[in-house]
Amino acid sequence: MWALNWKLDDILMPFPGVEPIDVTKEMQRQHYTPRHMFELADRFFYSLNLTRVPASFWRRSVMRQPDARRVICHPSSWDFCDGADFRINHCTNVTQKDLVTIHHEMSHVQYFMQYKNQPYIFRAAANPGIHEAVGHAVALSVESPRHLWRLGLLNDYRTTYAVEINDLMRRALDQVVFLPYAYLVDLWRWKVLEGSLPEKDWNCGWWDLRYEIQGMKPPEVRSEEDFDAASKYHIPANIAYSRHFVSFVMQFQLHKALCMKAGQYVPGDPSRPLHKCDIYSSTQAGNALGEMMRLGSSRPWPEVIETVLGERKMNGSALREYFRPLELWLAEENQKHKEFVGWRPDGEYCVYEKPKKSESSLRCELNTE
Ligand code: X8Z
Ligand code: ZN
Repeated sequence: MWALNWKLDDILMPFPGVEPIDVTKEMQRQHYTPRHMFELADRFFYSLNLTRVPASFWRRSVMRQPDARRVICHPSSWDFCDGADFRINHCTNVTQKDLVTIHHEMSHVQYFMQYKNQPYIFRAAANPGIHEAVGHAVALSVESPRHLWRLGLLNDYRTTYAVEINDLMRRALDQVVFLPYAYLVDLWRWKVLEGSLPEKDWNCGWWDLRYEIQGMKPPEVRSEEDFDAASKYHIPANIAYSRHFVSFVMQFQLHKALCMKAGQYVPGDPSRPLHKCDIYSSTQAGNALGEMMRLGSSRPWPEVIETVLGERKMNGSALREYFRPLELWLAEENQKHKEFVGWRPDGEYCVYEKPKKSESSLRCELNTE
């Protein structure tokens, strides 16, 4: 709905007809349950020499959508700040996507547990993007063919070049496509809060950014009668979104550093590319991660990331490195087909005024008690 990531497997695969990796059907065939998926995530952290969640977590978390009442289903993790009570709220479906999201949410809980002995004021990541990046970095391992094979969901972790490129494309449509979206959400919010985007223009101001930064148009012309930004959970929930922009860059830096510690990635060795690494069961990687998480926000963030990354800045080069085979494939294809890269203005997408009230909305208003 928000086009924050694009699931276009059916029309945008480099090698059409070659299935990208998706273990959803296999999970369902093996009768996976939400509880089982959470247990796998808990086991992942334990394999890294990190901490298991307490018994109360299993009693108090919401792992399925309840039948009898409406709940907010956006995945979230909760630190009750007593050093013992940590929970997740997640309406799980048995899919590969949810298996990944559960590992992401469990990473938040792992972070809560690691910094629980810090004074209350330091029980946070050194910046919110780091909290998110840990979960996304773990997810990069979870989605690797090697890990899915380890779980018994793939027959082999060795893949053909076509499967590899298709899978990288699927991931790029998830991860790279997300960056402009993550950037514009808080850009819009910033304009609203500083007053440079007046209330009467909130919706078209939103679509201007969507168009300029993301190349995205709505399926029908919008107006100031609509309020599309508010459909995104984080806007009414008042949760800053720039953390997700930061984390989608930093996750690759973290993944690279942890994979090197795990001996799974050696720069320049074509037999061990970054996108195939799985840090599962590496105590070296886990210990480094634990050390960083235990600092909470007690030190400035450049210092905190330096403990694992050996560098103090956000840096997009690990992201490029991860997607390198796809980038090379795309560069060649685009040249071959003389492809235009970008998007051109093509018509109206938002009317900067409130349309006159239609008869039906008038009738509705008159009927209101
Ligand atoms: O909100 C989330 C997580 C919880 S921290 C599920 N994410 C953003 C979103 O869904 O909009 C993860 C990636 C982006
Ligand atoms: Zn998160």
